[in-house]
Amino acid sequence: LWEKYGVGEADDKESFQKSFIRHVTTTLARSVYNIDNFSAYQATAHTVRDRLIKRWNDTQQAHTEVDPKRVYYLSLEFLLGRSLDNALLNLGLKENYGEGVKELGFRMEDILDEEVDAALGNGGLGRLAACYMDSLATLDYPAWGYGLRYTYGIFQQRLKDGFQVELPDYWLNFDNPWELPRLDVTIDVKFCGTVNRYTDETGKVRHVWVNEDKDTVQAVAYDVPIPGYGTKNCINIRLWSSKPKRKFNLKRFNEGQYEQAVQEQMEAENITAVLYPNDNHMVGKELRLKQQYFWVSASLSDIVRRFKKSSKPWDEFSYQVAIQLNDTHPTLAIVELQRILVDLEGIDWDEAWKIVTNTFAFTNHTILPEAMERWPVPMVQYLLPRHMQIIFDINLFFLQAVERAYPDDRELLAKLSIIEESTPQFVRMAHLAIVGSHRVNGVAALHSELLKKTIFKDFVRYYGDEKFDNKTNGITPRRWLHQANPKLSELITEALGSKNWLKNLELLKGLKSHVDKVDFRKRWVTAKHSNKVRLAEYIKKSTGIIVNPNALFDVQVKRIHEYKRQFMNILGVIHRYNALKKLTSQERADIVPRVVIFGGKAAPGYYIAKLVIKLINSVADVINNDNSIEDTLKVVFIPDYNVSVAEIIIPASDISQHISTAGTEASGTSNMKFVLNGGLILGTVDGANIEIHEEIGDDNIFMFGNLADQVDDLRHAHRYRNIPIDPSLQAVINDIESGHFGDSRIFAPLINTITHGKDYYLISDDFQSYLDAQKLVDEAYKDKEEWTKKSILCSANMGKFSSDRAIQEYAEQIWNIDPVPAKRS
Ligand code: 26Q
Repeated sequence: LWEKYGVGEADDKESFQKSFIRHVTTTLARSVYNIDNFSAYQATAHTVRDRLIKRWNDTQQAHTEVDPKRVYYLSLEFLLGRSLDNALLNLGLKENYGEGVKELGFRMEDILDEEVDAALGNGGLGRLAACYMDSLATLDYPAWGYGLRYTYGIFQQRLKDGFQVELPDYWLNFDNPWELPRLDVTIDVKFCGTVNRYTDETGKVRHVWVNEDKDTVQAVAYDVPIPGYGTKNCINIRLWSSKPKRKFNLKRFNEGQYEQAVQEQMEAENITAVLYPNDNHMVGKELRLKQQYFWVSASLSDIVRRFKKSSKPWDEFSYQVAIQLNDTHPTLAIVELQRILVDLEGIDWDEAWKIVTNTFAFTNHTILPEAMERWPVPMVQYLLPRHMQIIFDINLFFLQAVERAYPDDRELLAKLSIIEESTPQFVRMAHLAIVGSHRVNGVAALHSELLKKTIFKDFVRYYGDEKFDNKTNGITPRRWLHQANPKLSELITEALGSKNWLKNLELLKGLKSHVDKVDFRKRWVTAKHSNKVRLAEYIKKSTGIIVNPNALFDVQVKRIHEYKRQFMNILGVIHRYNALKKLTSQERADIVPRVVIFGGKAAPGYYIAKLVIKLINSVADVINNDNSIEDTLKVVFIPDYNVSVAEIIIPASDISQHISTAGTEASGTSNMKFVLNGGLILGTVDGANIEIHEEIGDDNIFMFGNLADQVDDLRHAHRYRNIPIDPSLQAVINDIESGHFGDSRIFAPLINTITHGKDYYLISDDFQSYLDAQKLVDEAYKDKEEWTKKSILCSANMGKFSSDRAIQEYAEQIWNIDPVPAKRS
């Protein structure tokens, strides 16, 4: 049938052009004599979409035939970025289609640049979900993503007088070719209401949750196809959009109350309106809890419906279904499945609970106390009365079992309880997630160890430590090297003799034998240089600042957060600036010029983080306009850091900074992206930095600072003893306070976090060793040949950090699933 109707199979240039023109004239209803870059993008995208749909159908058909165990990745964030380039590369269409658009008078780069990012995530956790979907598709695993289709993604960042201002990200303004609306897949989601007890025909006490129509919302499915690389498989992310069930309140309307008549409708649509812009910080907003349940309820009813199609008995559920919880955000899924099994299917509690715990596994992404999800019991009770009862029952049965194992330890019960006994009470989502899952994992070796030693310590005591393990994060080499750095990708492919490394990243080890070849090194440097030129152009376009591509590019791009210590970075920049000013012109001639590049968004309500952005821009203003230092230092804050900006920045970095206080950054994933692209890193002994260090060796990384096991003592000392501030740091602080970087009063709250606060993130304690490490960087960069060798060895040793490795570990050790390759039809 596909052949007969000529739908999206052919990969050649002519078929592309035919399809392109058809989409211009029909889909876009435009004249072929009047195609701008945006229309060309749309026509190209629709052409690719046709091919995606074909593969997506074949994949679903294969899944239906085999009916394998499937994994469902529940994530409130999927930070996908752009899709066109990625789809062209994964499908192997880039070359032919590039020729095709060229003949029609377009440049593929311009076309690609028309696409807006799908920015349905904050940072690391959301981008990780996107990388994992790429690997699941590439490895042919039968997998689905489930999330929300936010009308507004993460806000767009502008700068005004050096301060961040937020603009709404109304990304669906124009048609989105990367989603397939499934207006036939709709699910009712209930809120509020009451619970009725009754005795069923067998004499069993049962519960039924009833509510009013006005409190029911409809979930509509939008499917986002995710193509694998070098495979016919194409998997699906199902994003739910909310709409009212009851269309219009006619009674109110007839009473002349028009606003009230549409209010219900608006409230329903509100649920999926906006992504909460907080990263590593919990906000206790009712609407956020409603988002969580709306998403969880729709997803589970979809999953259960699919399971029921195979007519297998309930005790086989966990042999057919694995559900991964991306942090605690979907924890209500545990309660919802228990409710479905007990209330709707009439299964006994204990049997249902076995099914539930065998189905779920939970990934923790943070150890920061302010990020731990807790919801007030009265709020949960009001929105989800039956779920609150079930949570209390889960907790009761759990604590009874703990009490049997440790009859004399009453404190243990309070520590493990899912309910925090405060006024009001709170539901501790991490506790619920642990109790309801068969496996709990952290995202890097250190992080997983710290979880066991600190916040989950008592659970390890009760369950034993087999329930807790590590799955070090990974990144997809397709987007983060092949797509973002085509020049380096090509060089690597040529050196290794094939593209196989894109599916087996360990093959990069083969680059080691090229390190000593002068010619290879030259080409390696040329690729890096052209990436730096590309970034310099982007910087000029986005900030007006002109930077020298021969300077050392020093990059810190990530969400702005105190624990990530962008503040320490800019304080170090001031220190460098003051040192440069003291030099004679002759002495400065020996200095390696540096461009210090920042980028990242601060949560709109995070006052201190916003001050850090202002300080960076104020310092940049002074330094960039000081001719006396003769361009030995430039400071740039690139606005609106997002996935597609990252694709320009990362390949151009010489050194990037990953300098969180030890023990605070669960993993970090951009560190992996930089090193994979031949960038060195300057980092603390934290998160995945430690494992990167293990892989690439001492000579190719700059590590500094106190270790995680020293942090408690240092914090204690700051609190209770008078610790003098590091003298170099004090000098920098004095400089800011003298007004050198503008009215210092605005920075007082920021400076106070060190001087009058408790220096919770230990900037003073790490400052000297940070400066020392920076000095080593300067020295090392002077020897260009040695630096290039380090750069090559960095990439060569990054095999471990492919998301393919991570996904294989999850698949084999947690999910128990096997690949199901799609057949070509
Ligand atoms: C929770 C409740 C209410 C509102 C918001 C939130 C919320 C939202 C996002 C809490 C946390 C997040 C995001 C966390 C995150 O991105 N963590 C990062 O995960 C990466 C992938 O594992 C790690 O590499 C990073 O170290 C970690 O910071």
